[in-house]
Amino acid sequence: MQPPKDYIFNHKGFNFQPDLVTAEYIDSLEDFEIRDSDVFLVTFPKSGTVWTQNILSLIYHEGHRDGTEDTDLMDRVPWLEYNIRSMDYISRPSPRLFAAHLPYYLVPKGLRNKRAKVIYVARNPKDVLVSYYHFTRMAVKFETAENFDDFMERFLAGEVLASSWLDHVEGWYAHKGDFNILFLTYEEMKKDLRNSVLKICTFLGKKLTEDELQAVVDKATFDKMRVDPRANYEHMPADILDQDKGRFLRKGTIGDWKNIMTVAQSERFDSVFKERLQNLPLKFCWDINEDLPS
Ligand code: PPS
Repeated sequence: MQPPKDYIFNHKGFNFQPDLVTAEYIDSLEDFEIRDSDVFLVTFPKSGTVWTQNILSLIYHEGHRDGTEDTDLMDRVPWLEYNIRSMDYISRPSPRLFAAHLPYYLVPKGLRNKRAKVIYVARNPKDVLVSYYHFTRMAVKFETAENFDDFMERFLAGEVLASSWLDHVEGWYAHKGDFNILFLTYEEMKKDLRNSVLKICTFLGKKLTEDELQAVVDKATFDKMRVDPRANYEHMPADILDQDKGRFLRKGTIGDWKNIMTVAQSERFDSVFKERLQNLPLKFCWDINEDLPS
Protein backbone atom coordinates (compact mmCIF):
# COMPACT_ATOMS: atom_id res chain seq x y z
CA MET A 1 0.00 0.00 0.00
CA GLN A 2 1.40 3.41 -0.93
CA PRO A 3 1.82 5.97 1.85
CA PRO A 4 -0.56 8.89 1.40
CA LYS A 5 1.80 11.86 1.65
CA ASP A 6 5.38 12.77 0.89
CA TYR A 7 6.47 12.90 4.51
CA ILE A 8 7.29 9.25 4.05
CA PHE A 9 8.71 7.32 1.13
CA ASN A 10 8.44 3.63 0.59
CA HIS A 11 11.47 1.62 -0.33
CA LYS A 12 11.28 -2.14 -0.68
CA GLY A 13 8.04 -2.28 1.26
CA PHE A 14 9.15 -0.12 4.16
CA ASN A 15 8.38 3.53 4.96
CA PHE A 16 11.31 5.90 5.55
CA GLN A 17 11.68 9.61 6.30
CA PRO A 18 12.72 11.24 3.00
CA ASP A 19 14.70 14.17 4.37
CA LEU A 20 16.99 11.86 6.35
CA VAL A 21 17.84 9.00 4.01
CA THR A 22 17.94 7.94 0.37
CA ALA A 23 17.05 4.67 -1.30
CA GLU A 24 20.70 4.31 -2.38
CA TYR A 25 21.92 4.59 1.19
CA ILE A 26 19.42 2.00 2.39
CA ASP A 27 20.55 -0.36 -0.38
CA SER A 28 24.19 0.22 0.57
CA LEU A 29 23.50 -1.04 4.10
CA GLU A 30 23.26 -4.60 2.81
CA ASP A 31 27.07 -4.56 2.54
CA PHE A 32 27.74 -2.41 5.59
CA GLU A 33 30.62 -4.16 7.28
CA ILE A 34 29.66 -5.70 10.58
CA ARG A 35 32.07 -6.43 13.42
CA ASP A 36 31.52 -9.26 15.87
CA SER A 37 31.58 -6.73 18.69
CA ASP A 38 28.82 -4.52 17.21
CA VAL A 39 25.54 -4.24 19.10
CA PHE A 40 22.33 -3.34 17.28
CA LEU A 41 19.19 -2.22 19.02
CA VAL A 42 16.17 -2.75 16.78
CA THR A 43 12.68 -1.47 17.45
CA PHE A 44 9.48 -0.37 15.85
CA PRO A 45 9.19 3.37 16.72
CA LYS A 46 7.90 4.31 20.17
CA SER A 47 8.72 0.93 21.67
CA GLY A 48 11.47 1.92 24.09
CA THR A 49 14.31 2.82 21.74
CA VAL A 50 15.76 5.78 23.61
CA TRP A 51 15.33 3.93 26.89
CA THR A 52 17.38 0.99 25.63
CA GLN A 53 19.87 3.29 23.88
CA ASN A 54 20.40 4.87 27.28
CA ILE A 55 20.84 1.50 28.97
CA LEU A 56 23.38 0.38 26.37
CA SER A 57 25.31 3.61 26.68
CA LEU A 58 25.31 3.28 30.46
CA ILE A 59 26.49 -0.32 30.31
CA TYR A 60 29.36 0.42 27.93
CA HIS A 61 30.46 3.87 29.07
CA GLU A 62 31.76 4.38 32.57
CA GLY A 63 31.83 8.11 31.90
CA HIS A 64 28.09 8.04 31.34
CA ARG A 65 27.50 6.03 34.51
CA ASP A 66 29.55 8.31 36.73
CA GLY A 67 28.50 11.53 34.99
CA THR A 68 32.02 12.56 33.89
CA GLU A 69 31.11 12.55 30.18
CA ASP A 70 28.37 14.51 28.53
CA THR A 71 27.52 12.90 25.21
CA ASP A 72 24.13 12.79 23.52
CA LEU A 73 22.61 9.36 23.07
CA MET A 74 22.47 10.04 19.33
CA ASP A 75 26.26 10.06 19.32
CA ARG A 76 26.64 7.05 21.61
CA VAL A 77 24.08 4.86 19.90
CA PRO A 78 23.47 6.46 16.49
CA TRP A 79 20.81 5.41 14.02
CA LEU A 80 22.13 3.14 11.31
CA GLU A 81 19.66 4.19 8.62
CA TYR A 82 19.33 7.82 9.71
CA ASN A 83 22.87 9.13 10.02
CA ILE A 84 21.67 12.50 11.31
CA ARG A 85 25.08 13.69 12.54
CA SER A 86 26.94 12.45 9.45
CA MET A 87 29.21 10.29 11.57
CA ASP A 88 31.88 8.14 10.04
CA TYR A 89 30.51 4.77 11.13
CA ILE A 90 33.36 2.86 9.52
CA SER A 91 36.06 4.38 11.69
CA ARG A 92 34.14 4.33 14.96
CA PRO A 93 36.02 2.42 17.63
CA SER A 94 34.67 -0.93 18.80
CA PRO A 95 32.38 -1.85 20.31
CA ARG A 96 30.03 0.13 18.11
CA LEU A 97 26.46 0.56 19.31
CA PHE A 98 23.71 1.25 16.76
CA ALA A 99 19.96 1.73 16.77
CA ALA A 100 17.68 0.88 13.85
CA HIS A 101 13.99 0.68 12.99
CA LEU A 102 14.74 -1.46 9.96
CA PRO A 103 12.79 -4.59 9.11
CA TYR A 104 14.75 -7.84 9.32
CA TYR A 105 15.21 -8.04 5.56
CA LEU A 106 16.91 -4.63 5.12
CA VAL A 107 19.67 -4.94 7.72
CA PRO A 108 23.32 -5.56 6.79
CA LYS A 109 23.86 -9.14 5.71
CA GLY A 110 26.60 -9.50 8.32
CA LEU A 111 23.86 -9.42 10.96
CA ARG A 112 22.02 -12.24 9.25
CA ASN A 113 25.23 -14.24 9.41
CA LYS A 114 25.01 -13.94 13.20
CA ARG A 115 27.91 -11.58 13.41
CA ALA A 116 27.23 -8.97 16.10
CA LYS A 117 24.40 -8.96 18.62
CA VAL A 118 20.88 -7.69 18.14
CA ILE A 119 18.51 -6.59 20.89
CA TYR A 120 14.91 -6.30 19.74
CA VAL A 121 12.53 -4.40 22.00
CA ALA A 122 8.78 -4.68 21.40
CA ARG A 123 5.94 -2.83 23.13
CA ASN A 124 2.23 -3.52 23.21
CA PRO A 125 0.88 -1.95 20.03
CA LYS A 126 -1.89 0.12 21.61
CA ASP A 127 0.64 2.00 23.72
CA VAL A 128 2.89 2.27 20.65
CA LEU A 129 0.03 3.78 18.69
CA VAL A 130 -0.79 6.34 21.39
CA SER A 131 2.85 7.27 21.95
CA TYR A 132 3.30 7.59 18.18
CA TYR A 133 0.24 9.81 17.86
CA HIS A 134 1.56 12.23 20.47
CA PHE A 135 5.00 12.15 18.89
CA THR A 136 3.69 13.16 15.46
CA ARG A 137 2.47 16.39 17.01
CA MET A 138 5.94 17.44 18.10
CA ALA A 139 7.88 15.96 15.18
CA VAL A 140 7.84 18.96 12.84
CA LYS A 141 8.58 17.04 9.64
CA PHE A 142 5.83 14.48 10.23
CA GLU A 143 2.40 15.09 8.92
CA THR A 144 0.18 15.78 11.89
CA ALA A 145 -2.96 13.71 11.89
CA GLU A 146 -6.26 15.56 12.05
CA ASN A 147 -7.27 13.53 15.08
CA PHE A 148 -6.54 10.27 16.85
CA ASP A 149 -9.03 8.30 14.77
CA ASP A 150 -7.32 9.40 11.58
CA PHE A 151 -3.87 8.47 12.89
CA MET A 152 -5.11 5.10 14.16
CA GLU A 153 -6.38 4.22 10.69
CA ARG A 154 -2.99 5.07 9.21
CA PHE A 155 -1.23 3.05 11.88
CA LEU A 156 -3.49 0.05 11.28
CA ALA A 157 -2.84 0.30 7.55
CA GLY A 158 0.93 0.61 8.07
CA GLU A 159 0.91 4.09 6.51
CA VAL A 160 3.32 5.56 9.03
CA LEU A 161 7.10 5.68 9.29
CA ALA A 162 8.41 2.12 9.72
CA SER A 163 5.19 0.81 8.17
CA SER A 164 3.21 -1.93 9.88
CA TRP A 165 3.83 -2.79 13.53
CA LEU A 166 2.61 -6.34 12.90
CA ASP A 167 4.91 -6.85 9.91
CA HIS A 168 7.87 -5.52 11.87
CA VAL A 169 7.46 -7.59 15.00
CA GLU A 170 6.29 -10.74 13.20
CA GLY A 171 9.13 -10.47 10.69
CA TRP A 172 11.85 -10.14 13.28
CA TYR A 173 10.38 -12.87 15.46
CA ALA A 174 9.87 -15.29 12.60
CA HIS A 175 13.50 -14.82 11.50
CA LYS A 176 15.05 -14.86 14.94
CA GLY A 177 16.94 -18.03 14.05
CA ASP A 178 18.98 -16.04 11.52
CA PHE A 179 20.28 -13.62 14.13
CA ASN A 180 22.16 -13.57 17.38
CA ILE A 181 19.21 -11.87 19.04
CA LEU A 182 17.62 -11.09 22.40
CA PHE A 183 13.93 -10.17 22.55
CA LEU A 184 12.72 -7.92 25.31
CA THR A 185 9.45 -6.16 25.89
CA TYR A 186 8.98 -2.60 27.04
CA GLU A 187 6.58 -3.95 29.63
CA GLU A 188 9.10 -6.28 31.24
CA MET A 189 11.59 -3.40 31.34
CA LYS A 190 8.96 -1.27 33.04
CA LYS A 191 7.98 -3.96 35.53
CA ASP A 192 11.48 -5.08 36.42
CA LEU A 193 14.18 -2.77 35.12
CA ARG A 194 16.97 -4.35 37.13
CA ASN A 195 16.25 -7.81 35.80
CA SER A 196 15.98 -6.45 32.25
CA VAL A 197 19.36 -4.73 32.55
CA LEU A 198 20.80 -7.99 33.88
CA LYS A 199 19.33 -9.88 30.90
CA ILE A 200 20.96 -7.39 28.54
CA CYS A 201 24.31 -7.66 30.33
CA THR A 202 24.21 -11.45 30.24
CA PHE A 203 23.38 -11.43 26.53
CA LEU A 204 26.22 -9.01 25.82
CA GLY A 205 28.67 -10.83 28.07
CA LYS A 206 29.18 -7.69 30.15
CA LYS A 207 29.93 -8.20 33.82
CA LEU A 208 29.10 -5.15 35.92
CA THR A 209 29.77 -4.81 39.63
CA GLU A 210 26.76 -4.41 41.89
CA ASP A 211 27.44 -0.66 42.11
CA GLU A 212 27.75 -0.31 38.34
CA LEU A 213 24.55 -2.24 37.79
CA GLN A 214 22.76 -0.06 40.30
CA ALA A 215 24.06 3.07 38.56
CA VAL A 216 22.69 1.83 35.22
CA VAL A 217 19.29 1.06 36.73
CA ASP A 218 19.11 4.39 38.58
CA LYS A 219 19.95 6.43 35.50
CA ALA A 220 17.57 4.50 33.27
CA THR A 221 14.39 5.17 35.25
CA PHE A 222 11.76 7.32 33.57
CA ASP A 223 12.07 10.09 36.15
CA LYS A 224 15.86 10.34 35.75
CA MET A 225 15.78 10.18 31.97
CA ARG A 226 13.05 12.80 31.79
CA VAL A 227 15.40 15.39 33.27
CA ASP A 228 18.53 14.17 31.48
CA PRO A 229 19.00 16.38 28.37
CA ARG A 230 21.21 13.69 26.78
CA ALA A 231 18.36 11.23 26.92
CA ASN A 232 15.26 13.24 26.07
CA TYR A 233 16.17 14.87 22.76
CA GLU A 234 16.25 18.31 24.35
CA HIS A 235 19.15 19.27 22.07
CA MET A 236 17.29 18.36 18.90
CA PRO A 237 16.88 21.42 16.61
CA ALA A 238 13.46 23.06 16.86
CA ASP A 239 12.83 22.49 13.15
CA ILE A 240 12.90 18.74 13.86
CA LEU A 241 11.30 18.47 17.30
CA ASP A 242 9.09 21.23 18.65
CA GLN A 243 9.49 20.95 22.43
CA ASP A 244 6.52 23.30 22.91
CA LYS A 245 4.21 20.72 21.40
CA GLY A 246 5.01 17.88 23.76
CA ARG A 247 7.70 15.90 25.51
CA PHE A 248 9.63 13.00 24.10
CA LEU A 249 9.58 11.23 27.46
CA ARG A 250 5.87 11.72 27.83
CA LYS A 251 4.22 9.21 30.20
CA GLY A 252 6.48 6.18 30.13
CA THR A 253 3.97 3.68 31.37
CA ILE A 254 1.89 0.65 30.39
CA GLY A 255 -1.76 1.13 29.51
CA ASP A 256 -1.90 4.83 28.66
CA TRP A 257 -3.90 3.78 25.58
CA LYS A 258 -6.90 3.46 27.89
CA ASN A 259 -6.79 7.22 28.47
CA ILE A 260 -7.29 8.09 24.84
CA MET A 261 -8.86 5.17 22.97
CA THR A 262 -12.62 4.87 23.14
CA VAL A 263 -14.19 1.41 23.46
CA ALA A 264 -15.16 1.62 19.79
CA GLN A 265 -11.59 2.52 18.76
CA SER A 266 -10.16 -0.28 20.87
CA GLU A 267 -12.58 -2.74 19.27
CA ARG A 268 -11.71 -1.47 15.81
CA PHE A 269 -8.03 -1.93 16.65
CA ASP A 270 -8.67 -5.47 17.90
CA SER A 271 -10.64 -6.36 14.80
CA VAL A 272 -7.57 -5.64 12.65
CA PHE A 273 -4.85 -6.94 14.98
CA LYS A 274 -6.48 -9.77 16.92
CA GLU A 275 -5.78 -12.79 14.78
CA ARG A 276 -2.16 -12.01 13.97
CA LEU A 277 -1.51 -10.92 17.56
CA GLN A 278 -2.90 -14.20 18.84
CA ASN A 279 -0.57 -16.10 16.56
CA LEU A 280 2.45 -14.06 17.60
CA PRO A 281 4.51 -15.99 20.17
CA LEU A 282 5.50 -12.71 21.84
CA LYS A 283 2.88 -11.81 24.44
CA PHE A 284 2.25 -8.38 25.89
CA CYS A 285 1.04 -6.78 29.07
CA TRP A 286 -1.67 -4.15 28.46
CA ASP A 287 -1.97 -2.43 31.82
CA ILE A 288 0.47 -1.36 34.52
CA ASN A 289 -1.56 -3.32 37.09
CA GLU A 290 -1.50 -6.53 35.07
CA ASP A 291 1.10 -9.22 35.58
CA LEU A 292 3.51 -9.93 32.76
CA PRO A 293 2.35 -12.84 30.59
CA SER A 294 4.27 -15.98 31.45
S1 PPS B 1 11.51 6.66 19.00
O1 PPS B 1 11.04 7.98 18.47
O2 PPS B 1 11.11 5.55 18.14
O3 PPS B 1 12.96 6.67 19.25
O4 PPS B 1 10.72 6.51 20.39
P1 PPS B 1 11.07 5.43 21.52
O5 PPS B 1 12.23 5.87 22.29
O6 PPS B 1 11.09 4.07 20.93
O7 PPS B 1 9.76 5.48 22.42
C1 PPS B 1 9.42 6.59 23.21
C2 PPS B 1 8.55 6.07 24.33
O8 PPS B 1 9.39 5.40 25.31
C3 PPS B 1 9.15 6.00 26.57
N1 PPS B 1 10.35 5.92 27.43
C4 PPS B 1 10.35 5.35 28.65
N2 PPS B 1 9.38 4.69 29.31
C5 PPS B 1 9.69 4.23 30.55
N3 PPS B 1 10.89 4.40 31.16
C6 PPS B 1 11.88 5.07 30.52
N4 PPS B 1 13.05 5.23 31.13
C7 PPS B 1 11.63 5.56 29.20
N5 PPS B 1 12.36 6.24 28.28
C8 PPS B 1 11.56 6.46 27.22
C9 PPS B 1 8.77 7.44 26.22
O9 PPS B 1 8.21 8.11 27.32
C10 PPS B 1 7.81 7.18 25.07
O10 PPS B 1 6.58 6.61 25.49
P2 PPS B 1 5.28 7.45 25.87
O11 PPS B 1 4.19 6.43 26.07
O12 PPS B 1 4.99 8.38 24.74
O13 PPS B 1 5.59 8.18 27.16
